Amino acid sequence: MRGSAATALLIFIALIFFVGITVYLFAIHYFAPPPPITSVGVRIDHQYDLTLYVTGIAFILAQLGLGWAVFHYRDRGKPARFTRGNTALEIAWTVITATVFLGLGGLAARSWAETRLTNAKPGAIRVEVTEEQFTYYFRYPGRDGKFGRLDPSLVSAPTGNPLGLDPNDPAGRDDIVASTLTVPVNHPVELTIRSQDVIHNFFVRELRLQQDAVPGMTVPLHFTPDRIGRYYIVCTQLCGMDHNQMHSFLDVVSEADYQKFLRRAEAQ
Ligand SMILES: [Cu+2]
Repeated sequence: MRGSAATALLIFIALIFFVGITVYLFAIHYFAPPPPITSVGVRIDHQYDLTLYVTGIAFILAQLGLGWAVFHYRDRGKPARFTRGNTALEIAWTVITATVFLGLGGLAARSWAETRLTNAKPGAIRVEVTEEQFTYYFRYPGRDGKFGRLDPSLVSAPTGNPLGLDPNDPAGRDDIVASTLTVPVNHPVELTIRSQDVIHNFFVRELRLQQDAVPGMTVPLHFTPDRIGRYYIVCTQLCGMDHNQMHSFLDVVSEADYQKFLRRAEAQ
């Protein structure tokens, strides 16, 4: 319809409706994850909220601007005019976007780095996480605090040695291998994450941590859970046909229950 203000207005209203629904879904926390169980997780949530506010405001302004442009520049029955744009405006929004983007990234980097690039607190419980299609193994060093030597040529899940523990290494005799991760509450935990075949992932929503397990690498990751409970550990890399089955559990338990777990595991 030539010069129809009604059509342009309709598109404008549709855009506002779409913006309203989107903002509403975020405002009621429709997509919100379960509450975090670490102090770093709380900070990551704050960072996430900050990013969401900033990008949300940009989103609303951009959509309103789009609606305004659709209405203002509607077909009025005159020939279109060619424009080369506005250099000052282009520079301005490029600089603003870059500043906001780098600023948010810089703020977030500290929380991110704290779980990866800094050392775990002294006395952290060390657990080696090994992933393979389509399962998780969690190895504790046992009473001696030392992990036994691994020999890839000895890897054999059917004979009960899925990690290839060397039976001749005394440090490995008391190592505990479990299929779920059990840790005491309020105690720092340091994981080293590895893979025995393809790229997998270690993701726990409540920890706000997601880390790839890459063959040939051992990736450190540490956290201190502050709430007792059972949480899903899932693999978020498409790692094969049964990828969707690949999960385990993080059990955060009391100190007494943790000791019980260790004793039970040692007895086996
Ligand atoms: Cu996987």
